[in-house]
Amino acid sequence: MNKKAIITSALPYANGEIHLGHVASTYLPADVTTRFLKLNGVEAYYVCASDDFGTPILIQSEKEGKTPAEYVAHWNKRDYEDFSAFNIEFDYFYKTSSSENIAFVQDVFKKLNDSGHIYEKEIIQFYCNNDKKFLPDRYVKGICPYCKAEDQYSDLCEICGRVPEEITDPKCSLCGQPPTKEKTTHYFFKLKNFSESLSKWLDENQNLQKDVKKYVQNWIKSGLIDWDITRDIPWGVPVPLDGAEGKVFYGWFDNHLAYISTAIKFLNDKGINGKYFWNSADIYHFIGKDIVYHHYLFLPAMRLGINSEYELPDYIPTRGHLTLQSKKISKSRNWYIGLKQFLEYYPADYLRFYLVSINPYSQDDLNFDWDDFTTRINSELIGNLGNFVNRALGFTKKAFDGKVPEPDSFDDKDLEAEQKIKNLAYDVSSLMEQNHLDRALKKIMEFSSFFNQYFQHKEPWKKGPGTANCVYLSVNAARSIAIALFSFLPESSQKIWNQLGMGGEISNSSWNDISVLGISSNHILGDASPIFTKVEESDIEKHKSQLGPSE
Ligand code: B3M
Ligand code: ZN
Repeated sequence: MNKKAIITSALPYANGEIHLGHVASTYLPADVTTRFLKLNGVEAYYVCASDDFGTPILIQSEKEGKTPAEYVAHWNKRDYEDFSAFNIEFDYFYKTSSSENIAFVQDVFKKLNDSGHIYEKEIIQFYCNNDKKFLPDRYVKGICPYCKAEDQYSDLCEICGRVPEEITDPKCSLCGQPPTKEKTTHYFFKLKNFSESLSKWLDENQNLQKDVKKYVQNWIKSGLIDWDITRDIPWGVPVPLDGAEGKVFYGWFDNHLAYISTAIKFLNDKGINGKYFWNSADIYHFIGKDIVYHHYLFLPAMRLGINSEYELPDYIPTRGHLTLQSKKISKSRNWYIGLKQFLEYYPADYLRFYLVSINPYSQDDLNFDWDDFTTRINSELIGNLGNFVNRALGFTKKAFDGKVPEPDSFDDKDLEAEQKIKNLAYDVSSLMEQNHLDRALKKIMEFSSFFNQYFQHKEPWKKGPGTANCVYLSVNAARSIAIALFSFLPESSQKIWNQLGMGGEISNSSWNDISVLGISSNHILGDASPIFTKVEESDIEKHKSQLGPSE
């Protein structure tokens, strides 16, 4: 394991609240991974930023009568608060509109330009004579030329998913007037130049997901298209060239550069050489599958274009989309659950447990289902894990006044239980290192289930021989669970830690402590009480009825 790591997750647009779909595919897996790396002694930093530029943000700020800077400042703050409430623990949360990022983007552009990877081209753009502005992307609505869906933005048809070459019956999305066509000069990035080097990089990087690599390679084979990287709007990173006044970069040119500029700013401020650290660390970019094109092609091509002055990613864990009650999440149809709203109903750990459990390391979509949530929380998290911990600690309290008894010699069952503890650190970490967070969590649940059965089998309440061994091994197993669970359920594992009477922050533990029998006889436990409370079905019915109207 590399002893240094930088972890990022797709930068949230500063344009609306974080919902369950966002956290499932990127922020939660990234947070769990970072916590895991830190427990393993890796100097790991999780950095993120709000994605502040782009036409949708400019349009929305205009509608709300705010300056774009005010508008994004609001969402930057709100997103950070929501993430924090969910215990997504960024080491640093910044913004793409920071002065550091603007300077960095301009510098990268100049280097690409000097190396011959940029050219100018005159293009025809929609222009609104009424609003006196060029109309890129979301500024134009019309009919999709492919599927004939009405009221679609010119940069993406939300019905058929295609990017129209030219939208039919275009209208300015601000005033509704038909736009005219005007000439303008844009800058293009020669993505085509990188077909070979991208293909080589994909082949050589064994840590990238195989299924994703395969179709990215197919895109390369079928021919890459040079990329229009500028816009004629007043909100974005200004193009730093004479004659380019009034032009800014397209949001996807600057946003991923904020991974680097944010990490470097944070590290430099800490007194660490940021650039050196970046280039000697493992780099992880967690994303959802809708932005594969940007992260497997644009991003590496731009880094290659400046001679890999900043290391390319080692891992780009890519996960599928979350559906809600088996339907596509849609804000406009009120078919979504805001993160903030969810956390008013249930503790963060319930959602963390559920979302990790249903989320494989693949691009398959996953589904949030209220009934499934209820079952998994009540029967797995509470029925298995919560129950075991409470039984083991509660019994020790009652029968031994909270003082861990001296073990006798172990019988076969005890030896098996002891071996389970000794194997747990490795069993879980081998899955975590391969990004199989769901399977790693399942391993912990299996461990807990084993100990439930062990406890049941030993019948310590009969106070027969072997009772002391059972109690001793069970409280040690609860301690192992607490540490192993920390990356997934940080609050609950701290609670278990406190009830075990361990004292201090569980985050100061190290991973290998999981497989040590760290509680010796005569240790005094803290107070035991149930860690979790049941999810009530009547509440679930209420939550369901707040969605929609569907269809
Ligand atoms: N802001 C959000 C998205 O498309 C976009 C990600 C940027 S990552 C550099 O999911
Ligand atoms: Zn107009």
